[in-house]
Amino acid sequence: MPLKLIRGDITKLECDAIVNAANSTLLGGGGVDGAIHRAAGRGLLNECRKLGGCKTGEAKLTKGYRLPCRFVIHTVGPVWRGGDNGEEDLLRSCYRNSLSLAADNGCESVAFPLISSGVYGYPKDRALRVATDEIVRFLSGSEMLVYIVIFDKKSFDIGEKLFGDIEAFIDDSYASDAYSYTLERRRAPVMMDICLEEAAEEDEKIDRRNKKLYQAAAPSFAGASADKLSASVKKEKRAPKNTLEDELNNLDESFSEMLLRKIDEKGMTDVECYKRANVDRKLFSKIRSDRLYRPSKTTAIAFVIALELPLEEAKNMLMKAGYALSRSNKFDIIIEYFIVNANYDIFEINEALFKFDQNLLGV
Ligand code: AR6
Repeated sequence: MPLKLIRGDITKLECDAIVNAANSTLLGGGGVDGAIHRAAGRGLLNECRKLGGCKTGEAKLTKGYRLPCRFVIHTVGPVWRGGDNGEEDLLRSCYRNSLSLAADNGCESVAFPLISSGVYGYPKDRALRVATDEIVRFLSGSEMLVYIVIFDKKSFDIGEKLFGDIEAFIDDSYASDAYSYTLERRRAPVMMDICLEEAAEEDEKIDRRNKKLYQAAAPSFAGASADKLSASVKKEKRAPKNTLEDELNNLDESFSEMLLRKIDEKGMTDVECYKRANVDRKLFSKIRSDRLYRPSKTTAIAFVIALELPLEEAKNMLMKAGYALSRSNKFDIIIEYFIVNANYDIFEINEALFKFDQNLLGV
């Protein structure tokens, strides 16, 4: 199952286990640790007292007491000392140890705060990258729903460079959209005139050809005027060849068919594809078994990203599910930014969407 980035208070989350960013005494403190102890009540502290502390990078499990989760997994993140003191390895082992403890205890869902990114000073964008990396690695071999819970907007940072680039891309897109809109409006009357002239010319040509045909076959059309005949030939020409039923029996390749074809063409397995799309197995099976399944826009885009389709193919595949990428909303522009830059890392895309308060891809 997938990774979900959500905003909120981890103590309110209903899932099998939440992870606590504790200190090595395991006896409570400030930040998320304080919030978890307050919400869980004395029972949690009493159990923690019996655990004999916890080393940095390791994890220990207790019950959830008054929290809406079954378990609390306490892990101790590293204090940031500039990055050259093994901080990253220690932070990675916090995630690895917590996830394996969750799996050993039969958890199907687990939620993490951004460990070490508060009092312990680990830069937030780096802390998020480590969290995402380790969780995705774990999910490639396991089925679990993992949340990263971001407490407040300020505590979330995707990195200034990426943020700036996306903002500039959004601004440019809005600007170029407005520009082409005014240009189109200015050109519209002229364009329309040209079209009308062309249509009239085409009609005249057809008329002339029909009249000639009529004259050649005049004896067998006794009584019919050239104009009447010409009109009826024209009508015939415009009549649809197929019935509605024919058309409905002759649908183009569907979204699901294109998805399966592309998976084969790319030499991917189904599992690789839905994991890369951050979509869960059940949803993928539904799409697989129903050729006319219409996924949500975020799911459709998640598959486009998993397949690493270039922009035109991406648009074509989205069209099959009834969607377009427009230049007048932020979500679409952010997706286009990543596709144009050939960056198909769905978790990085989700971080950016999250930063800009947009819906996330996948489940
Ligand atoms: N839900 C989700 N995230 C939260 C919540 C919450 N209720 N409250 C804070 N955060 P921190 P650390 C975020 O300082 O850096 C304690 O005193 C917060 O915005 O809680 O690992 C311990 O006892 C930040 O992004 O943990 C240790 O002594 C993230 O949780 C020390 O702090 C982690 O911030 C551990 O420091």
